[in-house]
Amino acid sequence: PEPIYLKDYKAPAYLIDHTDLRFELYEEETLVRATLKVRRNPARSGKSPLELHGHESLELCRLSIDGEVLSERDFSRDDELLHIADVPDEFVLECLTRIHPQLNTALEGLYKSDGMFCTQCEAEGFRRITFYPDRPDVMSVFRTTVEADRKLYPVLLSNGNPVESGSADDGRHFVTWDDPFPKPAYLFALVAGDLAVLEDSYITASGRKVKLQIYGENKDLDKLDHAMLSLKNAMRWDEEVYGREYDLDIYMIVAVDFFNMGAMENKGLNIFNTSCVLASPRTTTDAAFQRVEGVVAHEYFHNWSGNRVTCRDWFQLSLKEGFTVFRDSEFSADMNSRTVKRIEDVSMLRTAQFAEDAGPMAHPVRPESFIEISNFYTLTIYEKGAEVVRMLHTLLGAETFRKGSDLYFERHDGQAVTTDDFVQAMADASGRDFTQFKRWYSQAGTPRVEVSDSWDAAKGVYSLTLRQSCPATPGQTEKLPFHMPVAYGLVAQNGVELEAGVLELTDSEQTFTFDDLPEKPVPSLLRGFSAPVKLSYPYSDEQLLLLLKHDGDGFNRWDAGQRIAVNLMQQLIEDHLAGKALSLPDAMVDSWRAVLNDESLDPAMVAHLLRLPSEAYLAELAEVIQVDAIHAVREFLRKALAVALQPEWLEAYKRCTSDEPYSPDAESCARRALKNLALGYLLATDEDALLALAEEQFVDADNMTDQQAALSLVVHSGFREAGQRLLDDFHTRWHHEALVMNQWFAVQASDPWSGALERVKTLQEHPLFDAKNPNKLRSLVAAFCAQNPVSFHAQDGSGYRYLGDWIIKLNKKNPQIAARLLTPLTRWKRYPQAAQQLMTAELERILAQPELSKDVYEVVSKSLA
Ligand code: DPP
Ligand code: ZN
Repeated sequence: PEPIYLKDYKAPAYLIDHTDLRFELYEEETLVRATLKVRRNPARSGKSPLELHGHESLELCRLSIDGEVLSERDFSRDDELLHIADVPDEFVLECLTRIHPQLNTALEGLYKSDGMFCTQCEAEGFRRITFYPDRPDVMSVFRTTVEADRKLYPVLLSNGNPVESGSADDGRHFVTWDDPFPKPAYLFALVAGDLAVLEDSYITASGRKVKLQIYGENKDLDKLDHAMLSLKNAMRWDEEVYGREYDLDIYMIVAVDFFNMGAMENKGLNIFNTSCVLASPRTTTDAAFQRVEGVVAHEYFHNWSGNRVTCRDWFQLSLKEGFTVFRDSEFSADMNSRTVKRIEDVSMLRTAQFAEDAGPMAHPVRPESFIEISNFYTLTIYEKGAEVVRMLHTLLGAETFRKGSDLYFERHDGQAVTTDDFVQAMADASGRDFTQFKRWYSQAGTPRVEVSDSWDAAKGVYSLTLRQSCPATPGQTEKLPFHMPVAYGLVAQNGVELEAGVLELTDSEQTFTFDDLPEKPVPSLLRGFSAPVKLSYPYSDEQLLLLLKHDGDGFNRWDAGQRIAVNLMQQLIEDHLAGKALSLPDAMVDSWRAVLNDESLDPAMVAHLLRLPSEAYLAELAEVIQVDAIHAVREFLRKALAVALQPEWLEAYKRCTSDEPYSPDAESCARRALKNLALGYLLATDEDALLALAEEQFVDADNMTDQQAALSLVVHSGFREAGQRLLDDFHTRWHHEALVMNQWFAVQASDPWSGALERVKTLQEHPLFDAKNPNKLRSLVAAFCAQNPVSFHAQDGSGYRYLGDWIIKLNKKNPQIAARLLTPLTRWKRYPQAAQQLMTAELERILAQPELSKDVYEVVSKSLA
């Protein structure tokens, strides 16, 4: 397979003004009749052949131009393209295609999920439905008729507004949908099934009434309220914060169980993975509640940042994704705790995105090339892309940023544009020059910023010197300096803030001075994580403790605690590898005790402050990743802190236990977070009495957060028999709830105790495991390979082999998921020699397979390059 390059972009030769689709859905096959009004693109000179994308699985039955049927000589098919050499300047193309959604296991295009028909067209799924210019810069008005058996598929949905419905022969019926907003084919959607619906309505700022519908299986009807509330909150927020109103008369969400991604923003008809829309206190954890809120908002926000203004080509994917993630994270920050949301986002970025940026698949926020676009729905495009937009927001301030977004939406409504256009709107609205800033879009890798300081006591002048650099990434050896905002504060010894602001670093080295200071301050740097970089400053423990106590920026308070813990753990890892005994410093115990006893702190903040840096984060920071040592050290510290502070943990546990009925509000979530953190430490003491406490919580819980926390803590603890008992009990209670059972699989797959691989292999035979369902693969296979490092990296290579077998099995059946599961193997360069050999051997074995999908080929070949 050959890569496609951004530099080769050409405007489309033909435009489609109108797309009329008629679907006849049957049990064995589906017929698709497409009528396209085609016109030569005036922006392109010269005559070109018409090229339509069409997957090899499409069966072309008939093709005509202006009513004249084409013969085999008039067109040709190769690879993914249908060429028609000779076409008029303007014409109507009719095409009849036969497809087989029932056999579609890739879950791209039209497929069946649990008896219902549904679609996933982003990025290039529409070419599995009919022949079409399947590229985002071809925007067309769509009219869609869906016809199916009335009994089996009473609900027939597509984009836009319903305009006609009626009966057809043989107990069949149809509905016609009209979408007046021009859109690319990737936003097309169709659903047909026997679905229940939750209805509500929303009055927009200008007074229009919009019907809101969330569809799901009948048994899940009681799990749709939270998504509905989140949707209405998101609609209001987008009006208030961005001045954006919804534009159709109806907004629909459909929950499906078989879905490759989280959710999809199809115009007026979002399709969601059940895991991102269903929520009820009994079955759903607090974290999942928040995920539902965030994803519902994300897809809703795409209606403007993605649909009304879309991407010119797939290299611009972050245009819509980075901006929309920034929008949804600000929404969640406004709905919940801003600091906690920031801590969660940054933790993910620093572990997973930084690791991606340091690996063989590293790519800029706007990639230069790809083989398979599905491989670029990455943390870099989404999360780093959102950080880039956040930096613009920081540099401009909220008000000017809003002027920029207004200009962007106004200037480009109805267009397919580029990240350059986005930045240009921000530049034009503010009068600033963002030429250098745009390097964030073109240069891959995580920049380093090294800070040093000096103090002139006689003059009261403090200065900070910042040096930036960026490591080489595949295809990019030389990097130029970035333009980055570095938010800072200067803190006095008594905790008072002397000064705060934002430094703009543009050179590779720059010095900033601060006058008239009464004493040498402690610098609080990169507040709120104002740029996605690795910043270092030679902090002493005393300085970090001061920031932990007094920093005016909540994020940096937390980060000071993280830095203390990381420094200690890195030292302990060295000690462990050198065979030395490990010990817990008293200072750490004292500072943790102070945090734990400080009732003025938000319990959510306490829970974050007292959670040790994850094994994944320590791995990302390591030169050479010593999996077992990292695990051993973290477990040692957890136990030591558990024992040293046992009375305090118990006190915190009791303080945070409440008799109130469950509520998913931020304050209650915070209490549960701290309570369950405390429970984890209590269990780590290995005392039987404390096991009883956990079992009691498991049995008495009126909500999934508490029950699942107790389950996973006991299962992962040394109480092996009790763990099995709770697993069996949990199974009895929840075997009928698919999403809850995903947790049951994941808890076992991520259990670090020996024998995990055998347990996972046994679970694969469980009747509820289904290798065709991506959620199941994620909860078992991905959980084992990505969240159980000790077992996955077993020295005999059995974990690698296990993953390799799965990749080979899934390569053809579901290439997107196969490529995604591969991630842990791609990181082989970071591990010790022996592991490297086993991991690359596994990659070689996959590469040698016949008929590798583009998805898998790209990831494996780049990993071995
Ligand atoms: N465009 C989709 C989303 O991120 C892809 N899953 O919302
Ligand atoms: Zn998105």
